[in-house]
Amino acid sequence: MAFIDKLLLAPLGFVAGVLAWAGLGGRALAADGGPVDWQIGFRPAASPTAEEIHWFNDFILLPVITVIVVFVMALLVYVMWRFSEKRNPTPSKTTHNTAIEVLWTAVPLMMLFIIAIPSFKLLYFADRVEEADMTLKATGLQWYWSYQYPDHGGFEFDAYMVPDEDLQEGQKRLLDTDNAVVLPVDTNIRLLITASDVLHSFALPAMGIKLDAVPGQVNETWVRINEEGTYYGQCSELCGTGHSYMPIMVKAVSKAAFEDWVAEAQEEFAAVKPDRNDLRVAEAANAAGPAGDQTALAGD
Ligand SMILES: [Cu+2]
Repeated sequence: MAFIDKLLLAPLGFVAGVLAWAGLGGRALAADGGPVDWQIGFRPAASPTAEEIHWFNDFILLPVITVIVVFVMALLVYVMWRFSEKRNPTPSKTTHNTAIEVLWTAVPLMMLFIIAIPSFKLLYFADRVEEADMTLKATGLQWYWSYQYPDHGGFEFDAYMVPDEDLQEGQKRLLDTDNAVVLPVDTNIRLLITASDVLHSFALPAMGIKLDAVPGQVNETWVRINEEGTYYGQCSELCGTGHSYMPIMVKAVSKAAFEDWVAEAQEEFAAVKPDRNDLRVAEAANAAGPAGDQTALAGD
């Protein structure tokens, strides 16, 4: 991008940030949980982590940025006026000023230090939950997500994006999936994120979640969803040609509705995808012969 474009974009981004800060951009959410026109800034916070992130942005980062921008702008304008050729025909040859050099090193350092304290607090807050009520494991694959509910019988299912030609009325292009992740509200949910082929990233903006899904490693975070509704997210790590076609769709429901769904899901997904251990037992049983010699399994 040409330098001049950047020069124009920077103030635009700044103005958008301040507008969002002032609530003028609106952290509105469509009734169905999707995006709305002219939306800038964050989506409404749907979890304690997202609330903390918004606070950090609104009351730490934006004020600091605003002060810096205004200060530097004022300094530039003053220098342009005061030291123009007309007002200052014979410029000074000064090259060093110890006091000011110490200042412009120490002041930014102190500012970074002040920002670092709430930043680290937030990082540890989002890291893990002390008392988890349940666990959801999400595995990124090229190019869909697979979900497991280890505390509810361990059933698992895949969630593929609904292709354009199959979209029903009200479904969102590139966001709706065939199977939604159903989660209860007001519940501490431990999230385990991993991948089975390449790097993916599990991102749900409304919940303040963006965590790398790494093959061979399980990353942990948590969420407590404040309100019922549908929440969308996308894979946020370039993971191949289908990168933009592996959305995350979360339906947050009441605890009772979640229990009902679990009962249904246990049957539905058990039929679709038998437990891998059961498969192994079945294979062993077949290998043992039609008589079903159970002693052959004993040592397995
Ligand atoms: Cu991906």
